[in-house]
Amino acid sequence: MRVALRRAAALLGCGAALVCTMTGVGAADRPNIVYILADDLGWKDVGFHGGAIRTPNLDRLAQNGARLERFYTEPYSTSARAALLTGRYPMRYGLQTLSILPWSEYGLPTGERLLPQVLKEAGYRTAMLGKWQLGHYKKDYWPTQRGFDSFYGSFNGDLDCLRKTNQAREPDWHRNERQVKEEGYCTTLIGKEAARVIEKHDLTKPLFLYLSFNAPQAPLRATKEYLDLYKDVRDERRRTYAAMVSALDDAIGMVMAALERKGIAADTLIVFHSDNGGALPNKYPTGDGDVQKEFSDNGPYRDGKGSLYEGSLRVVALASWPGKIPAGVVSERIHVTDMYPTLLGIAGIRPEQTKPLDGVDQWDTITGAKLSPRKEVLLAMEDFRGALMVENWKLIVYSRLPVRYELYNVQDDPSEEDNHADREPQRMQEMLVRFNEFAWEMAPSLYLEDIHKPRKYPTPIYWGDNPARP
Ligand SMILES: [Ca+2]
Repeated sequence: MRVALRRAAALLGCGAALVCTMTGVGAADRPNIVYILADDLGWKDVGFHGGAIRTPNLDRLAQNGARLERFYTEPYSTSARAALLTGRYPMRYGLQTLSILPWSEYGLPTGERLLPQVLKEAGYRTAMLGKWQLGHYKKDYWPTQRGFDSFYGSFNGDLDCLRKTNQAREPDWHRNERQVKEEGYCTTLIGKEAARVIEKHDLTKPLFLYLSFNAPQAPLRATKEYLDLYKDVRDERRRTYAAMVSALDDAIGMVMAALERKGIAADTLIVFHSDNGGALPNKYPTGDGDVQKEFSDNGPYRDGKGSLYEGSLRVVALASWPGKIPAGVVSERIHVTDMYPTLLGIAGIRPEQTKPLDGVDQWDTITGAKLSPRKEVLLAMEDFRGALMVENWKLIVYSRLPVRYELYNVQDDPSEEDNHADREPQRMQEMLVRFNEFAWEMAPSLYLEDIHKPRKYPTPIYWGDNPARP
């Protein structure tokens, strides 16, 4: 049926309309989409990957859905969100470097057409909850200006989940375009609000709910209720991190229960993944002569958030839609940019794009019907480093002098211990040619431009009532 509908749409053509939809697929027939991001979650920090942290709700989703075991994202929060919402590599529009900070004056360029804009034009109700981190300095960057009917959460990352303050120690909790003061733990607030959005949802429209949780990103903050679950964990940072993950899992449970109560669980696709791998900030003494390496656990994968190794880029991911996605493990290559065309595909929407997508429709991969059409993934392209994957080979380039190359076969060597760079001259040559083609397409980094800007005020400029803001 789906294939036939796609074919019908292909024959229709889109003309001048920004969005053309398939005949016979009314807005009410389109699935609801609940897209959930965790922030800096370690690959092994879920029950279904054998971790010690209790995540029964995620485990249930994983058991009933497809575990996407080769799902690649971006090294940082901003680039991951940008790639998801544009379907395009962040280096195309200047978001390839690090993440947007409270005092950043740039944002995701408004010329990029975002997933919620397209879904909204096709009749979806679009709600965003949680961490935005795609720009806040100008109102034009805010989620409510980028396709979301409503927004509830923080503009920035690194949120103190108890106080709901950002890295600049400013309050950062918003409802739509207003700053709000609320008591409560951010993860639980997001879960409750998501349940409310689902409960109040007008069933004549499909729903796109984008839940971008702040958990379990540092600073590590948890409530007593969740800390008490991990009394047996000696290390305080690991205990708090585990508590944050369980709070996240509970909030996801609230969402699942709300979908059931509303009677729309069968019509709803749930996607879950981490934005990037678990953070491994440093090695630190635990006080009893031991050295604790990290509070998150990326399992077999090397390194963590921010690096170009698998521990940073290959994340916990699943997709669940009972009756539509068979339960099982999908070991095929999927990149976060693929989700844009995939979601539009299942919603029966063929937008007219003014800019080419890097993502490809992976629905048949997720359902297990076909192998991934993805042979190549540009994992990162930054000013001083980059990574390109071609089939099972990953090339990493550090371009600061002296230039360094690494080449791994991530199929045979998922922990990236055996660097083949000196042993595969032919492959290196071919991959470097392709890598350089991408390098020529890179837009100037907005982060690097922004940090060199002379500022009127040396302190962070906030979006509140600061007269300096345009
Ligand atoms: Ca992150």
